[in-house]
Amino acid sequence: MKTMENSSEFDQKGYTVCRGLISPSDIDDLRNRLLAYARAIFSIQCKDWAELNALMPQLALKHPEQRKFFYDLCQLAPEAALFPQSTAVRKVLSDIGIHNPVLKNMNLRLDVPDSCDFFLIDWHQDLNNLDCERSCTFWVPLHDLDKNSGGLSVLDTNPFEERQWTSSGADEYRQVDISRIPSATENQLYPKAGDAVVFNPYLVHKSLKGIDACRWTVIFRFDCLDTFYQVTGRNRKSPKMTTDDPYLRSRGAAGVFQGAPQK
Ligand SMILES: O=C(O)CCC(=O)C(=O)O
Repeated sequence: MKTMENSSEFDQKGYTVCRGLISPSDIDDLRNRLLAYARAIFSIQCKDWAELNALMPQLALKHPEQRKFFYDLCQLAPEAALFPQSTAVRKVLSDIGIHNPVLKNMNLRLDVPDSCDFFLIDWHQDLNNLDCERSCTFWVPLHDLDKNSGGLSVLDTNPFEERQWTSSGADEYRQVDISRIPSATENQLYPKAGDAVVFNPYLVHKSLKGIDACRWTVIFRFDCLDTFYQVTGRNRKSPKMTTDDPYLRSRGAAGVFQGAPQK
C-alpha cells in the first residue's frame, strides 16, 4: 500500500495521486455490490462488471426510472462507506495535517455516455469547506480510466496564483476562467482503480469527458473537526480568500499574484 509518498507534492501543487490507496479487494467488494443492485433493479442476467459496463449505456437510456433508482441506491452501498474509514485514508489525512477529520460528504458518481444524471463540471474550485487549509477531497475511480471513460483534469499551476485568484470573493464551486491564470497548464489525469486523486479546495479542476464508456468514481471530502467546532450552526464561516490567508502569510508578500482581479 502506498500512501502519501508525495505529500510535498500535495503541499506544492495542491494535489497528489496516491496509487493503490483503496485495495483491489475493497474495490471488488463494492463493484460486486453494484452489480447485485443492477441485476435486481434492471432485471438482467449480467455475469460480471465488464458486462454491466457494456450494457449500462443502453440500460440507462431505455429505463430512466430504474436508472434514477439505481443511482440513488448506489449512494447507500455499504462497501463505499468503508473507503473513507480505511487506515490508508487516515494516514493520508494525518500526513496532510488533518488530525481530527470530519467526513463531510461522499457520493458514488456514475457517468454514462449520453445520460444527464451527472453534469460535467467546468473549471472550478471547491471553496465550500469550512477550512480550506485543512480539508480535502479524495476522488477514487472504481476501474482503470482512459480517454474512453473520461478522467479528471487539474491545473498544474503556481499555487500562489490559484489561491490569489479567488481573492475577490469565493463562492462554492465558482467557475474559474483559466485564461486569467498565466502559468496554468492542464494536466489530464486517468488514474487506475483504487488510486486516489487527493486535492485541496483551491485546486482548479474539471470533469474530463469520456467518449463511449462509463466512468464510476467514489468521491469523499473531509473537513477538520477543530474548525468544525469553531464554526458550527449559524456562524458557519465562508472561506474567503484575503491576504490574511495563512498560506500566503506564511510565504510573505512576495508570493502574492500581481495579476489577481481587483475587488
Ligand atoms: O467527477 C467529476 O467529474 C468532477 C468532480 C469534481 O469536480 C469534484 O468532486 O469537485
